[in-house]
Amino acid sequence: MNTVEDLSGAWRLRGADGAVVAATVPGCVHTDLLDAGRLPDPFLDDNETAVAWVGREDWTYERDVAWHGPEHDRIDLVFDGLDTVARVELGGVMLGETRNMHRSYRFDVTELLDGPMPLSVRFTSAYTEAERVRDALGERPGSYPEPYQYVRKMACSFGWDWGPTLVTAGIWRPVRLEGWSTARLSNVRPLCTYRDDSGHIDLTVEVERVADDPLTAQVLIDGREIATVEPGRHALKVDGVTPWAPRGYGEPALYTLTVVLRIGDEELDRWERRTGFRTVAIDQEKDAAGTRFAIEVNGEPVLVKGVNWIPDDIFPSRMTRERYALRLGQAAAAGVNLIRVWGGGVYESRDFYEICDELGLLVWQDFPFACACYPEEEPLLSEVIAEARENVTRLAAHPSLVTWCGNNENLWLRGAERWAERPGGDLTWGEAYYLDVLPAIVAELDPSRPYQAGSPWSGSRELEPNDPAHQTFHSWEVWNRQDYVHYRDTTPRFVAEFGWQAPPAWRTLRDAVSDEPLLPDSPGVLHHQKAQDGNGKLARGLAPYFAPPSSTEAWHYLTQLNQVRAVTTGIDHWRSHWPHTTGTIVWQLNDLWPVTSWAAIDGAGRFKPLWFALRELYAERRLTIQPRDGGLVVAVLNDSPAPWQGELKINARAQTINVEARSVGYVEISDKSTVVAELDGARALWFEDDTEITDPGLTIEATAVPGGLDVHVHATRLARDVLLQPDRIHPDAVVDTGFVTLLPGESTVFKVRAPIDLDPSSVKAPWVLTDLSSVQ
Ligand code: BMA
Repeated sequence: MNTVEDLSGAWRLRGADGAVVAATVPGCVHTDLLDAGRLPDPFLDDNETAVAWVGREDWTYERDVAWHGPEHDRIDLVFDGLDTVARVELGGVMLGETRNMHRSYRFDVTELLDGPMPLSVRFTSAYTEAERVRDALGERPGSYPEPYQYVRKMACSFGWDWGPTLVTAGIWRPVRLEGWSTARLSNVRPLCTYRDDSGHIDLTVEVERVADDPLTAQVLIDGREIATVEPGRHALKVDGVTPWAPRGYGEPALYTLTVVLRIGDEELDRWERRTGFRTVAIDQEKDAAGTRFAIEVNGEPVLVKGVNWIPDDIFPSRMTRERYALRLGQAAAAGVNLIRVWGGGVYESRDFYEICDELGLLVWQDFPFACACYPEEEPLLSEVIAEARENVTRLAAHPSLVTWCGNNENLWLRGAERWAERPGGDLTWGEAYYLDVLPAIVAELDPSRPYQAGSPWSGSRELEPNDPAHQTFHSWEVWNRQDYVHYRDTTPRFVAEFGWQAPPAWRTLRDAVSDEPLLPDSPGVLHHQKAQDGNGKLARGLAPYFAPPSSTEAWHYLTQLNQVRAVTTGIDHWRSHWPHTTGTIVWQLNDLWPVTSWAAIDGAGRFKPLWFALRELYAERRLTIQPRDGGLVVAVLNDSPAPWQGELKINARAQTINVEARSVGYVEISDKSTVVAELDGARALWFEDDTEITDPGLTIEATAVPGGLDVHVHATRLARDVLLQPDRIHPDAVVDTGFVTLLPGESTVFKVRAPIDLDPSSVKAPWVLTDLSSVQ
């Protein structure tokens, strides 16, 4: 049996000037310097600029290593991840050089490792490598000025329109010594599907060996042997399993798949994962309207209620299983059933996909390419091939992973941003990766999952990649240039990105920016707004609906409200067109530092009101009022497996309706004034005049309850968009509700919870509880 010696934990970090600080592996230079008190917090004010030098320097990680385990034929030094340009030396002997954060590395150190000896990993600045490759291959166009497309490293490390530029280096994933004898399992790639009432595994078992003895691999499901095979690729059938289903479609049934490598009776190596059996496809048939894009699991099309995922930490080595569980749990609790791992980030860790497997969250995985022309020459080509082969294999077992996607926006922006006409536009730009290299790898190693060339993509070189009539669509025109009602102008087949900005929670903003006074355009607030003309777009978005904000607090309230109204307009419209439009993936779930962005959960982990809105928008059953053919309809959105029957009340009238499972029903509305529609506790409101806002005559009563406060709010007259901001009471306080509109005479309760006792009078503090009339 093989033996592992973990090399995580205490290392030393040496700077170019020779100065040494204590280091922690996995980690990165920034986190080590922060721990050592050598860096100011890069999330505060404009400290990002003050720490920029770190990314330009070279750094060395060092420690002594020795093998303490039993004797073996081979001892390997294994890095699960090196960020990024590294030279690895053991006892002064160079083991190898690396230039790809998305790969793991294994070095045979059997002959070298003899008693304790120094191990060093010397990192060259990723800028140095990127600029060297850029100069050798020619500069290419892209959406951002930083040279991220010349090095295989998390692109958003170099800054994004929601992220700081913090270019890391370090041993970002675990490192260990592995001793083995005779042979080891080098790759196990199970492709698990479900058909004809059985599970099926297309199983590849690959070994590395030092002897020619005949080897067997025993395959077990939940401890029950299903086959014993030789290394190679085998088709296995598994009876008696329940298919894995996404949220809302059944249970995410998981089974333990074990592969035991043996020589005779002796166990040499063992591989084990939780897996599930399901069949996935994307219906991309042509129809009268264009080309469909429907993700199907076990033959059933899924209404995708998605969110885009960016790395949850700008220092991804800080991510823990707990943090993934928290964030993905928050997505699931908002009704989300699909997470798109966006191409400017990373292939996430095993924890991420395991949690998605357990929660029944579908995963759409972009290959890491985003918003730029990428050279197709060496040294990048071999790196792309190696990284793709490794990650397609590494993630194969996860039932949650349903589709591979070639890149984010590169096929589209090539035309839309006229890259071909810019300097370097005549050079290779990555098309061969997305249309040839990556699909060939997926076809060979993972034919169980559909591959898409990019997001957005229309399915053919002949069509405009972002044509709403064909396959996937990114809706950015509206946020960038229009009023959000223009979401209703298109009925795309699938909306893979769209979103609207708002600032983070007040406490998050205040903790990150020390400006006095704090203004929407004071220097610190602007430093934490990275989008091109972001504040201008926020202001132009408010103008048609609200009087200009009279204070920063009013701006903060109104921009959060407008984010909710914009995203609501989009999702309700598109959901009402199911099954023509088969889903939405909101840009974006999360943030990785305190910033004004499109996120629903801010960089400090606080919910923006958008998170609560998503929970309503992505509910299985929802009512919405939509303009149609010059009039209005109530759209009854039923994404549940049972018909939705009941008494639909529209203003004073009631009627019985029956909307089939997984479908949408429409009921015309005859009057065109304010409309209240209700069915089974679901409600939709339509205000003919959205600008007439009057004092609602609120009474507010807070009572202390175990764990916090219950805040009872009663409205004498119509109260629009009542919001309770718990972080204004206490930094760790949370609330259970976002914006609420109360009709005359209605009441509601906001449940505020906190780790300490709260004073009921704290709800009276300015801006804790706000309604629209108070800012108009
Ligand atoms: C798209 C995304 C991201 C970006 C977002 C907002 O381009 O793919 O690159 O952050 O829009 O601008």
